[in-house]
Amino acid sequence: MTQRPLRMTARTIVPSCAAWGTLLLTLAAGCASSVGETPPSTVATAPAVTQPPVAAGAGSGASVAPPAEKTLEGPPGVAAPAVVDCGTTPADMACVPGGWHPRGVDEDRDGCKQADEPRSGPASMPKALVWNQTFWMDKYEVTIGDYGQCMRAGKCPKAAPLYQDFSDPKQPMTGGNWYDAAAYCSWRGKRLPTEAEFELAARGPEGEKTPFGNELVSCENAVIMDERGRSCGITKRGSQPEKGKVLPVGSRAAGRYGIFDLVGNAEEWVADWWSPSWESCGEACLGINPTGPCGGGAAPCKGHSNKTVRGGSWYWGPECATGIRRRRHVASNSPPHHFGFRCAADQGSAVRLPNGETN
Ligand SMILES: [Ca+2]
Repeated sequence: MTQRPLRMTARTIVPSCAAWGTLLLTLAAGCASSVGETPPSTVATAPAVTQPPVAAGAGSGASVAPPAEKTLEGPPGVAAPAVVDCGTTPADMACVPGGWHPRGVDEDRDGCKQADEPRSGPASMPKALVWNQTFWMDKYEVTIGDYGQCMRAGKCPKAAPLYQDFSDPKQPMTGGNWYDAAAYCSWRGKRLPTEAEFELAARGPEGEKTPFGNELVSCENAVIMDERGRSCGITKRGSQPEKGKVLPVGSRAAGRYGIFDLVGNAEEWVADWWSPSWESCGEACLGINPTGPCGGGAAPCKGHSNKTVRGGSWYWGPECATGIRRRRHVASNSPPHHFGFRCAADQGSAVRLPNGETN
């Protein structure tokens, strides 16, 4: 991998005038411009984010313009850092602009019934506004070919799908455990996305149901089970062909932010330790850049053995392939499931990755 030279930029985007308006009620201060203006220091209780250098230069990959800057306001009295500019997006990644966004729902009516549905009821309740800083997410699920590179480099544990017809280099890497996924992302100079980041990437700033809007997906835009069967009726070789298989990544059009297969195809490990509901997670799943219990990561988290997986898969119907649905599985992946993953990066690490297109 070659590294392009970096270029400094001083451009900073702060929340809109409307967003700051809530925070300025007691100050009766004006709000003349939303770009290039620093909020009053007497208001911002959270530390402002310093704008690090942003890489410049053209590279591979299609240019996908991110959606317009969001305008949602956060809870009264909660100040957020300045939103950093997308700047240059690393190759094969998409920029997800930060800000306040809805996470969870007040009522889950989609009816997804996966085998490990929590007895306590839908895990995706209740709805809250959370804030995430701008981040970058892989456009594609990590593939068998990608993971093989990491194994050959001696940086990823040996892992492979157990199912026949799941090992084409362009199929998503499944069959590994959470630690395998985390090791791969670390080798790439990235990390697993948090649940809150996954929700923002999948649902956007207005909290829509899927990367394609508020309607459930179909086999037109996602690899799921429909009336023809699993993986849109495409059977797998070997035994139990009706169980279907993951398809090569990017076999459907990209959704929001130019990200492929965020719902459907392989269900994806994310960073967070599982919490049975957003309510039970409490403060760890609220506020600024929430990371869930114990801050996520690989270190043991007392009372937690499950990690979270998101986005539904080839095996389940459209009611599970949403940006809302949460699922759990033991981090060691024993007994084995065939979950995939993709990586994310915040700006501090994104600037060190191979460059893509400047937005
Ligand atoms: Ca997926």
